[in-house]
Amino acid sequence: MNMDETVTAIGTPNIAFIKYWGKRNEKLNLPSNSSVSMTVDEQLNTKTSILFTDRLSADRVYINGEMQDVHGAEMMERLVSLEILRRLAGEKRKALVVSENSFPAGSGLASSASGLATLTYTAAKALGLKLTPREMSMIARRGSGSACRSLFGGIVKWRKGVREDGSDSYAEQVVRPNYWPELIDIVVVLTRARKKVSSHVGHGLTTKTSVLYKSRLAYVENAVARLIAAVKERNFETLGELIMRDSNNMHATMLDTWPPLLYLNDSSKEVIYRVHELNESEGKIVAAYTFDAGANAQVITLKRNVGKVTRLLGGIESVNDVIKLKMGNGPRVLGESDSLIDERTLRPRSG
Ligand code: 2P0
Repeated sequence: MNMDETVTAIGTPNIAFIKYWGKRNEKLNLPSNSSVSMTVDEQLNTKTSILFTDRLSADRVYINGEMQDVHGAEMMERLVSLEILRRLAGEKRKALVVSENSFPAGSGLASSASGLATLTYTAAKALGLKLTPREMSMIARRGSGSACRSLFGGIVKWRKGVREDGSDSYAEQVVRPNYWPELIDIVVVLTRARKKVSSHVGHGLTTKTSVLYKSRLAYVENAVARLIAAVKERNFETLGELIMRDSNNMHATMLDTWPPLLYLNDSSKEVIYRVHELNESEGKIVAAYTFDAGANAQVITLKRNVGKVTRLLGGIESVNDVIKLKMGNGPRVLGESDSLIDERTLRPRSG
């Protein structure tokens, strides 16, 4: 075990092709449906350093340089992953956690997935625990559902599972990144504003109030199976249609939530129209939009069509930034020189 030694690791977000929306158990973050995602490369990342030390009497957490209130309700729920790992390792010392996202939090770019996956991975390594990625995915899930998918690279399925204790609700790899290296996720940053209703709250509201939600649950497991088959066949047309329809379906249940959850804005709708225009002019599906709980778009396409899609998006006035991502490999440990912790002052390293 690494005693009093900082461990640093890097992890990345994932973009859901079939979305997780709604929970069958809120405490354990057990989803009402299975979901499938693509883990992205390290251009968008979370770096996390953790030091277990007896020089602290309480856990201390910094995110993007800001000390967090570790006794606040949301932070306590998030840190349950750290607590589970500490118990597993029989570790008594408190943790100093310093984490940095390379992208804005709370804007629909999966910062909680990237953050909680990386926290779980880094803490498991810092505690010297020999856990499989599947075991880590179940622990990351407790902090944030979608985080379980970021423990793996490539295309990943999160099985909803049926057991009450959640022991069969974990993520697993469907294909490795090199199975279909042509697949690209173009992140279209339309706004850096924080969303009004967090997905943490949104899940419950939709489950309780949307009348359309039941029909989503009736269709979605079959969509998961069809999407995985399309990935395995490298059939972009089928994949693209399933991706767009699932995003639209989830957002329909969000609009049908009471009071309604409206995450898309006029610029998001502009992206939807443009992608359909492009596909129509090409005579087949060459690009597929998808939106999480936020206005920012992600457009999935193949390498050979990236130029076309970028030109199309460039024409939209409110596009702030376009980031082209490949499939990523999942989290990995970094070297000492990447540490974000100043071990002398027990604060984030300045720089
Ligand atoms: C997803 N989202 O599958 C979907 C698509 C948002 C829309 O997972 O309460 O932040 O932490 O389990 O994981 C957002 O939900 O929610 C999410 P919690 P999470 O990526």
